[in-house]
Amino acid sequence: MQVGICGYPGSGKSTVFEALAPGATSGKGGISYGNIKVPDPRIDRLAEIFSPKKKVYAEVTFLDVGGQSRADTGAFSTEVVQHMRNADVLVHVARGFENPMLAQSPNPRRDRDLFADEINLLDLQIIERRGERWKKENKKGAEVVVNDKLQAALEDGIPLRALDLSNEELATLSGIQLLSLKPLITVFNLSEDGWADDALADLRETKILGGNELSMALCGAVEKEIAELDAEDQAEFLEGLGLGEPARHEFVRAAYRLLDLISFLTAGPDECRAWPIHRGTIARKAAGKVHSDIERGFIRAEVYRLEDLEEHGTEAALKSAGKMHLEGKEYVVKDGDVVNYRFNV
Ligand SMILES: Nc1nc2c(ncn2[C@@H]2O[C@H](COP(=O)(O)OP(=O)(O)OP(=O)(O)O)[C@@H](O)[C@H]2O)c(=O)[nH]1
Ligand SMILES: [Mg+2]
Repeated sequence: MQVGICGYPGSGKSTVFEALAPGATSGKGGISYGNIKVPDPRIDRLAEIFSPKKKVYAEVTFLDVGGQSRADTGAFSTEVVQHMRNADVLVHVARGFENPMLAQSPNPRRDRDLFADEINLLDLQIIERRGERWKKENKKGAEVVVNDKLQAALEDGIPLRALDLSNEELATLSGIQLLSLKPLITVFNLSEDGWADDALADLRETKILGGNELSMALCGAVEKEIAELDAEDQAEFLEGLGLGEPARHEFVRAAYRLLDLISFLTAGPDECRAWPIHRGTIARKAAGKVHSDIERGFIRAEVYRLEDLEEHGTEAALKSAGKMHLEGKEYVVKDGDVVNYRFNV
């Protein structure tokens, strides 16, 4: 999964990127990529039981798309837009702190609305061009109907993610990357004063806004500092601030929820590992994440819950207690299922 961090110049994108993906490596042309592990205490608990050689957490890739804008209009540059189109999720960093390099005073609500309008407009340009071409060709059919529907919504200022398009409708859009259709996380990047400001209270709580949009707040500069500390100092620092955990944990969980991702777990003496899948994935398909041979030669899945393992101590004991469930290929895998696959090749 690739998360594109975007926003207006000087809004704190690179700061937030470094806070979310500490120690990330920079890529070409000022674009930075970084992977972060999805914190998962279940993996830690499994590792205590199995003492594996390796612990593997699920990972999310972050991309700092940069803030270059076009000198003529102030709109995002073509290159920035291209990076945004390639992302699976957009994170919009809205500035809520005084930046001495910028004349404009901070106004995160204004930036949120501007950003929404700008990506709507970028989508509208694509949809209009398609519509005009098809009109000339006198094209008819489902894709034309969908195109007209999207155009009407965008003209009314409605982002496409709010339309709840059916799978059939979405299928007519494969091959074009519409920005307002992508899941969006708005991050209000507040100063420490802003964090304490009652006028911004409504921005501070993490809010789910419809199926694939959410907003949350953090102090980019503080989070970056926290991320640079080693684990021990981090805990101390957080305690000093009265915080339980760094905001990146909340962020990753929120992103996971937004994408409707869950994790199933595998455990053994070699590795304990979390595997991200979309909610609703069936056992046979999920097996393909681990190895394509397991998907092909799938016989069954042996599934148990971590709580049962903790109660009974070992897989063998849990099995005799009847807590190991045998599931077929159509079984819908649940978040936190610990799975052993039986397969032949
Ligand atoms: N006070 C405060 N300053 C911040 C915060 N986040 C970023 N800054 C400062 O704002 C300036 C710009 O931050 P960057 O992270 O470079 O912003 P950017 O969006 O990546 O900038 P461009 O890539 O040039 O568009 C830097 O001097 C940061 O130290 C914050 O949460 N609070
Ligand atoms: Mg930057």
